[in-house]
Amino acid sequence: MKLGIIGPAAAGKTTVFEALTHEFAGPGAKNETRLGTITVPDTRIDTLSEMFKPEKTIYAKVEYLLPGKKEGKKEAGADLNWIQVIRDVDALIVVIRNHAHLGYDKPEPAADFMAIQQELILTDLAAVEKRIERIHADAKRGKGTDKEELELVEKCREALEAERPIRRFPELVGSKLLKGYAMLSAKPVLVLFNNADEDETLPTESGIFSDETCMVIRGKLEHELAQMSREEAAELLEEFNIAASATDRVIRKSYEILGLISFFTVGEDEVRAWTIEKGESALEAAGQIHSDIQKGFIRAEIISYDDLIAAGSMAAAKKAGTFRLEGKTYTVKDGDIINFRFNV
Ligand SMILES: Nc1nc2c(ncn2[C@@H]2O[C@H](COP(=O)(O)OP(=O)(O)O)[C@@H](O)[C@H]2O)c(=O)[nH]1
Ligand SMILES: [Mg+2]
Repeated sequence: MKLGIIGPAAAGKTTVFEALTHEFAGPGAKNETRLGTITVPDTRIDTLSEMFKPEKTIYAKVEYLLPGKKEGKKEAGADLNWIQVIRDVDALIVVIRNHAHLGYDKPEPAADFMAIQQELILTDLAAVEKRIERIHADAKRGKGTDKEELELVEKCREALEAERPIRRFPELVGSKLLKGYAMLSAKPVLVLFNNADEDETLPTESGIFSDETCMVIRGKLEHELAQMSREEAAELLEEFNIAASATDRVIRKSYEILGLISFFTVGEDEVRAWTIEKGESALEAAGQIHSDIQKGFIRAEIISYDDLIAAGSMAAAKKAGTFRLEGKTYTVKDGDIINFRFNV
């Protein structure tokens, strides 16, 4: 899972990136594109690891991409570079300044968000218009037209012209024909309001955020916390009422906007978390692990994490009959512990 961090200049993108990834470039760092990988904290994996004492414990991973600035350009917002850099991310984190900042106007979260949204929409609109022209030109030259594709891109154009992001239209987001377009406004969005240290509230000034998944981050504070030891941080966590770190909270929301869930595999050699989309089948989950397991799929032995914990051990769970045998079409649930039986 890869998330791109975008937003207006001085919104706190670098601050947030560093708070999330714990990768500190320090002052004087170049404005290069940065990629940070972090392991997804999951207490269920901690517990399973204690239970099975495996040789290896493998957590899921998340990548954060912070587009650099082009040389000579001061304003990230006026820079097309980030548009190219974020093409292949799974979701966007839009950082919006919601605190007073020396040398800048008072925060205007709604206007700032709309400006970024507008850039995404205009980029997609240009691509869609080009494609429509192309389809018409091909038709004139006697090449067959894919009516279905034309209809879909025209729907996209209509939405984009009305300044609506494609992500609002599930039938367009889900369309296989449009996958190759990798439209920016089709990507799930998490809006991160970068608040002052003592401010925990979401901006309420306008209804424009009612369609968005939003959360508050106190970027500067989280950046400081990220550089402290657990003991040093403890006092600040209490003083500023921080129950879960920004990293934990952003990851949770990222899973939410992407519709992702975790399943686990356990054993003496390895305890491991896997990430799939909600609604995926046991067969698809098997394919995540290895194509051989998918090809030779026989059955999945499944127990939910909660049932295993309630039983106390695998042996006890088997005795209690909480282990289930499921076929290819079973829909995997968050927290399922799966043992795939397969033929090679
Ligand atoms: N007061 C305050 N300042 C912040 C916060 N987050 C970032 N800043 C400051 O705002 C400036 C711009 O932050 P930066 O992360 O470089 O913004 P970027 O241009 O979006 O990457 C820096 O001087 C930060 O120290 C915050 O939550 N509160
Ligand atoms: Mg920056």
